[in-house]
Amino acid sequence: MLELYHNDMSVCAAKVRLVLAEKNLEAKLHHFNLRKGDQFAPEYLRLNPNGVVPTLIHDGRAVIESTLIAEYLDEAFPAPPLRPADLADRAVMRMFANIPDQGLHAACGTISTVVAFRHQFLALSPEELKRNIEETPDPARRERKRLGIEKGLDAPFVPDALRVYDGALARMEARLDHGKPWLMGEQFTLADIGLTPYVTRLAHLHFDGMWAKRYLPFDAARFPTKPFRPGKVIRIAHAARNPLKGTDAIVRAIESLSSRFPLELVLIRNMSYESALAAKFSCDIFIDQLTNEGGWGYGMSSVEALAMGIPVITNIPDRMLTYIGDHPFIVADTATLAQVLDDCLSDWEILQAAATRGVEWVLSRHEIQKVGDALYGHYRRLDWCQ
Ligand SMILES: N[C@@H](CCC(=O)N[C@@H](CS)C(=O)NCC(=O)O)C(=O)O
Repeated sequence: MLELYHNDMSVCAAKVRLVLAEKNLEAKLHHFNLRKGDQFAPEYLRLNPNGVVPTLIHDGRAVIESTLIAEYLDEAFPAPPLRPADLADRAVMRMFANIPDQGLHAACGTISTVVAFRHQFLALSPEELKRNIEETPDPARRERKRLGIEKGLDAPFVPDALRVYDGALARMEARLDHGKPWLMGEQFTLADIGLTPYVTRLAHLHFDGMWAKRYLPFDAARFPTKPFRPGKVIRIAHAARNPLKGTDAIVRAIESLSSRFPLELVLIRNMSYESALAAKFSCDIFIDQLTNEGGWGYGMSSVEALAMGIPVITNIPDRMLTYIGDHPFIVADTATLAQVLDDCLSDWEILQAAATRGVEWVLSRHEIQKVGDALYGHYRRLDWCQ
């Protein structure tokens, strides 16, 4: 007999419900009101001393921690298998399934609290609110909850939480580059189950812009800005890690212009992030990508260059141009780069203007507070907040 202590909105409980559904298992459900503090009742704390859901009871014995519950269920009820048979693949699967336990879950709790749960907490009586915070057993979690409810999006740990989420999305996206339907390829596994509720949560919070609308929260204050003032040699940077970016066409275009302009191509690859930033900062122009394999046209690397005051040449797909509207990019592709560069180098005002607009644009479009404001705009339109 299976029983599950859970909450309908809980991401970790959703993970367990997904496993139960995949295996066609029935469980007796005990729904907890987490704002009212059902999870802190002494009899429940004896089952789960962390004072959180989910807790699975199987034939009278408690299993806690959603990632472990998921593995437990897959071992106890093997059909259909939700882990790869190959042990090395299973280790990779566990690495993805563990992403929530290595920071994503805390980031999700932070963002959910400051954006949505906060309003539910604030609707409690002052005594109920105080009790809920004080009864939270883990001190770090208690402090996150307290500050999140008090300060909302201004809580100090919000930018880091967004960065953790952004990093997790990037890891999933890089993995799914294999073109197969699931993280482990053709098999649907506990990795997909473990991460799905966290992606769904972003959609529920209308943060799906983090992957669909490219809000790219960016901490501009961390990047120095310089005036556009090339030296005797004009240094052109390009991050050449991905061969699909059109590096060969960049090399050819620069060679074709080098008899008329003093140009140096600085290829950024195989170096630490700090060295890459220093190399980029030492350049006058940044070329992001000339081909477009279904991407957005620009990413964090372009945003960094723009924030530094460096004009950026890139290939923005038409559908993105429609979405991003006004932008500071100098648009080129493999066929037009030589001519575009020629025009820019013959008329420095083009580069000068792109550099100045770039800094302003990053601050107005990608700066972390602006991203928060844009999201709040969504909530206001939905009448979720004033
Ligand atoms: N690492 C735990 C995290 C459990 C957890 O944080 N549960 C949340 C709901 S997703 C909860 O019960 N929160 C109640 C509270 O913060 O007081 C797991 O994966 O089971």
